[in-house]
Amino acid sequence: MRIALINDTHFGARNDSSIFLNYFLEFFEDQFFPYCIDNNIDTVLHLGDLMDRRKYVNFNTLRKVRQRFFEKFEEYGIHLHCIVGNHDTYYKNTNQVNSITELFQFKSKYFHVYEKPTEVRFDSLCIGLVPWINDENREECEQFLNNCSCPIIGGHFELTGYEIIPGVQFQGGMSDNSLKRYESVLSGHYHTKSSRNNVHYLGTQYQITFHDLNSNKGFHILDTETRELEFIENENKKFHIIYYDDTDPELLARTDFNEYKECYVKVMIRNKTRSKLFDAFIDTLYKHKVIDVSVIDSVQEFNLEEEVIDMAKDTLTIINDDIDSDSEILDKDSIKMIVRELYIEGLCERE
Ligand SMILES: [Mn+2]
Repeated sequence: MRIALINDTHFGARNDSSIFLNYFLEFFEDQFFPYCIDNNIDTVLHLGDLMDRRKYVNFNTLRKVRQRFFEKFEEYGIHLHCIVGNHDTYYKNTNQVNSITELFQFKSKYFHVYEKPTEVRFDSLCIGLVPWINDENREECEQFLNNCSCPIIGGHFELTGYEIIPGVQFQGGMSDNSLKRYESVLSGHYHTKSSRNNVHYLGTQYQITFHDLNSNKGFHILDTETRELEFIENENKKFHIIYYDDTDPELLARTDFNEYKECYVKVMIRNKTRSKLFDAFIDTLYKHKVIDVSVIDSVQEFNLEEEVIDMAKDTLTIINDDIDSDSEILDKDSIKMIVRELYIEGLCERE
């Protein structure tokens, strides 16, 4: 059989933004469920962080998630197996109080939640499911990982040395040593899709922050016979970058901006010779109902002729470059380490 893998759906993200929730749910309605139906997929595995907010639920969010996501599984006859992620838990040191159990357990015979490490059989394939690891269950999970007889593990792992956002590796998490004995490890938690050795971070199904600008988003299909993993891309984007150059006739002639509707747009100025043209361009974007436009006028702000900040770079790299170029900072490595720790801490708080 073929099973579909999803993770980090983060319903309620960005302060229960209805625009983002709609964007998330449209992925399921327009792409995911139709794919499952067309391909006779009756089993979905969710690798944690179903909901975004740890402590509260917004009832408007919950209603939409129930009607447009949760109840669809029963309607289409698809089983949803879900492990608890760190965003699903109320406390940081235990999985016992979690939103998935409180909101959805026993609401459908198609829904299965895993608060503890469990071996689950999907046809001929056994998958070891490991929920968020915390102080309370760490020993139990380590024992499970050392003894589990399944070839594949599905989890929500915070591993040291893997990409948390493009270009930034997380430090201070769990080592991947106990995972090396498996054929493959499929994990949620970090939102960037990345693979190293046998560990595959699957990444979110859609863009949630600007860090997702250049990452591949989508979902995966696991064949339980061949154990092959297939990636199905979601090309619907929420974040865009436009390079502005008013000497470029193509840009000036452009009239169709519908792809930016209800999206976030960064406009990077490469060349701005006439302010009126620029103002008209920004007006045009807003007329096409973009959510927000941020303008990066690197030429003016920094008064540099050639050097333009590459927005494809992540924030941390930009800060590091700045530290490198500042001759007054002597101990550059310590400063970079402090900045990185603060930055990752900030990310974890938000995400
Ligand atoms: Mn997450």
